[in-house]
Amino acid sequence: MEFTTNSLEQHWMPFTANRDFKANPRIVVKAEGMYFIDHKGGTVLDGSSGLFCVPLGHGRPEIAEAVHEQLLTNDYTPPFQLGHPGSFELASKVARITPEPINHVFFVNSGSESIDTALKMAMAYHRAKGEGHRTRFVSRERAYHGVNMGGVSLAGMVKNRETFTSVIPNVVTMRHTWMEENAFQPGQPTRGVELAEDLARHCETYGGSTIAAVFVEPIAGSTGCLVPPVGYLERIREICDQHGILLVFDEVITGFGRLGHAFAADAFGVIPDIMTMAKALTNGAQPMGAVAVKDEVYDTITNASPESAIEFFHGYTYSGHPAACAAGNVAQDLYQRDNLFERAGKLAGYFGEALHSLKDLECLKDIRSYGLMGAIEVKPQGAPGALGTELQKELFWNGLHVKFTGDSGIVAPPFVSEESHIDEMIDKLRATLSKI
Ligand code: PXG
Ligand code: PLP
Repeated sequence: MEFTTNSLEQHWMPFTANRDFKANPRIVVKAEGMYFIDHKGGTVLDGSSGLFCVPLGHGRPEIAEAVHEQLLTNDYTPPFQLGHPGSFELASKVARITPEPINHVFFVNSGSESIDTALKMAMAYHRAKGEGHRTRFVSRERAYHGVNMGGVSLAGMVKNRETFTSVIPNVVTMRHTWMEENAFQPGQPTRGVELAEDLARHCETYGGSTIAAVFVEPIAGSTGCLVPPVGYLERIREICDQHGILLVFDEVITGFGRLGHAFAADAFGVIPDIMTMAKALTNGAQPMGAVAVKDEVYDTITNASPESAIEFFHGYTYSGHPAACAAGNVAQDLYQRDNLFERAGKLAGYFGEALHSLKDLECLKDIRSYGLMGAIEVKPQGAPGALGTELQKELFWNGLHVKFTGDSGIVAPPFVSEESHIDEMIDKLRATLSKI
């Protein structure tokens, strides 16, 4: 085997067709503002905020400088039984924008870790209440809850779980919310609220008192922006309350302004008990996620142990890493200083209309959108996802980055986008899609 710094072979790339990629690589050598520069010198507009995690645009000097300064001042503090100022500051900033009474924040390093942490919090909460018999979890078809074993157990996307069958037991799924009748409808679909009754049926079948928590993405992101039908999340909340079940919103994509509000919980007016979050927390500049919980969840778990004892046997070596906190503190300040959640909300109308202007294209099966997030789904050709994969490559060489999962391209512009950037995205999408 050849070992040079230019060899692509040694790096086993994540969620990538390794052999195909290495035969014809797409290497980003610079990222600035709204654009990537590739290794051939091409300029590529970022239509998906990286992987939905860069709302402020790329290469923000304020963040880079804060991380640099932090690493020189205090590069690492063990997070167990020791603290550093940055994590307390960031937890306060996050708790200030989560809905009441969600006021306690646990730091992790990714969305996947936030899911496994939330699962363990739900178990710890019920055990502390003397309800350790609640061992069942509910998730949904087409759900993406990360790739750790807890998240894979909740997964509703077949490719992410069919190889890994030894997942945690006792997970039942509700139906997904995509309906043919709602195709090409912008915003919340008017039909489909009855799909929430799947949860009521699980409570009837298994006993509501055996269910610990329900995990839902308020908008199912990775599977292609499935917006909840009007009344759906409200009904899920109601059923959870009837049965003492914790409601977990996976806000890894929807968190920090993507829907024009701080969180989807605000956008849809439904407050969960636990929220997971990750993307956009640090503007993608450092790996970081978080789990925010209601006071009652924190108090119940914490007060179940003696004063001097560790209350929750969980944490990561890099939980609340100083450099990640430094990036997060600046990113959160910039969101507030520049009113960027509001800007995302204002741009959403223009964005939605622009995306839906593509609906005449023969190759499309559906267009969905809410806030500054949308999906264009193409009719499959050959194996499911084959066309989507080809399109993502094609679009890249035509100067647009849009993340495809299966046959859905997920468009999620940075909040700092101008209308002209949205136009450029739509023009490039039309040019490439009309060739199919
Ligand atoms: N929950 C949700 C709702 C997500 O979207 C995760 C958890 C896991 O986060 P980490 O940081 O562990 O990746 C995600 C991540 C895609 C795609 O193709 C989506 C994600 C990640 C990679 C690809 O849409 N979402
Ligand atoms: N494996 C071993 C042998 C470890 O010692 C640790 C942490 O101390 C881990 C895994 C978990 O690593 P992390 O805390 O970074 O998740």
